[in-house]
Amino acid sequence: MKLYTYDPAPNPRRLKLFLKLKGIEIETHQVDMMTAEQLSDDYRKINPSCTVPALVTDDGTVLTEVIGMYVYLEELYPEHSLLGSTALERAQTISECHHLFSGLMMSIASVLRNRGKSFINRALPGPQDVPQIPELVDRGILMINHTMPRLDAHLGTSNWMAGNNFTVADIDLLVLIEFLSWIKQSIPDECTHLKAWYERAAAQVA
Ligand SMILES: N[C@@H](CCC(=O)N[C@@H](CS)C(=O)NCC(=O)O)C(=O)O
Repeated sequence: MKLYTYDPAPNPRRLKLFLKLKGIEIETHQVDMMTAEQLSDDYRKINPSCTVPALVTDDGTVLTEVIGMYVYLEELYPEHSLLGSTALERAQTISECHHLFSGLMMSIASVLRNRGKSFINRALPGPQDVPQIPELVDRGILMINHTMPRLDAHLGTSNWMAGNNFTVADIDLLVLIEFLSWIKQSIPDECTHLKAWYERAAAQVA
């Protein structure tokens, strides 16, 4: 197996924390996003979507979605389960990850990528150039503001995002809370349950 990744970026960080907690070591190549290596001809041959991380399995299959890598690696390395231990827990964990990705991750990325010069014509990741739409910045902030109280209420009734144990849904939310700082946002003061969860979750990955 070989992992192509770029440690500082949020989606690679999701996988990095998973590998760390599972104690899995994989041969790794850092794709330097600072020099746009993800768009290079060599990397396109590995992942035509030009995103990181990408995991090349021993039979040459390329996985490009972190959620798929979680499932694959959990199957190969079942010890220290991070996806839940029953069918229902696994379903809840994957559902929360999907919710976080399609809601919070997309909203934060939308704010980041639709403002500022660094992402001119790069409003979406991928091989194609996509122009910025400044209106999406305000919509992204609005969606983040809707999501925080919902997460706070959820974590007021449960220690962890899915089921009774720390899972990849907690990893994903932890990374997203860190990602918020990229757009100069943080957990609102009134979200006390979310803040308490953050302390618990950060201690798990320390
Ligand atoms: N669906 C992918 C998303 C991967 C993704 O968007 N990665 C970002 C880094 S966090 C990327 O490769 N961006 C490339 C770019 O901005 O050109 C996953 O689950 O990993």
